[in-house]
Amino acid sequence: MNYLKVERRGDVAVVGLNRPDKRNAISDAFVEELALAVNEAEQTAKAGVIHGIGPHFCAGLDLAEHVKKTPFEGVHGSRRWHEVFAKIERGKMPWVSALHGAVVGGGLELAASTHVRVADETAFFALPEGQRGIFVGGGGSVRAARLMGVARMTDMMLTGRSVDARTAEQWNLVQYVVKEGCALDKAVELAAAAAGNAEISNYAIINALPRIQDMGSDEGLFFESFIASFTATSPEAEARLNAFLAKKAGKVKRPGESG
Ligand code: 1HE
Repeated sequence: MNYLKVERRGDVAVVGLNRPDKRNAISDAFVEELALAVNEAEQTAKAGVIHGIGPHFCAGLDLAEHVKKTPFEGVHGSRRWHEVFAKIERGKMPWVSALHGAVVGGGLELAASTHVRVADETAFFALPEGQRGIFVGGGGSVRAARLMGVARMTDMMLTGRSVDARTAEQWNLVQYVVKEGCALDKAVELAAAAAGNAEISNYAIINALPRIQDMGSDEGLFFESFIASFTATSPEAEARLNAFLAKKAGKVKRPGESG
């Protein structure tokens, strides 16, 4: 791997974006490595974390490479980002992103394809596509717009507005804000918690929820019933439900409660 550093922490695959000299800018070869890393992680791990090595999470599209592309090559490039990011968003297992420094353009689109986003206090978020004369091409018009709302995204893209981690949390772009340097550990902790769930529940959560959001409420409720019954009648659910009834499984904890 030239652009990624992949490690394991227990059941969690930790994928580090590792092109710090170019601020982890994403080139075509970088996307292909990401596809390989996601595939490999799905074979061997139960959850994954994506983080940035160096001073920033990710500066987005590799502008030096992009500037040389024909229009049709640009379309294919964007479609490939869509495929790879969809593999993260609607694949086999949950992904958590650990964000620090610049989370910009395609970097924000990558983060938006993960299921849980953890930012440290240094993280800042921007969509400078308007300033660069381009448009989001990594799924941002769908995923980022749904997270923060289209009015906020329009503002960011038109005005070049950059927002800090706390604002990103208020805007639903991230779910956690932690102290500087703590995002990776928190992300691994959250991914490990998700890795302990029933595999089929995780699959349903990441695959059914976004699709149900795209349905009408009647279709969504109908679809939900089938997912609910399919998961609840699985052998894993039976074992877990019986463990709880036999007082061998943990109770739900209050916020902040340990043990
Ligand atoms: C890059 C890129 C890049 C840095 N493509 N080379 N993304 C952007 O518009 C963001 C552009 N980057 C920046 O605004 C800044 O680099 C950062 C705020 C992210 C970081 O600043 P800093 O001071 O830490 O680093 P730097 O000195 O600006 O950059 C270090 C090197 O990385 C430098 O190269 P060098 O050869 O002069 O050392 C930069 O040119 C290089 N670099 N960012 C290529 N993005 C599928 S569509 C998605 C659309 C988008 O993503 S649009 C957003 C593009």
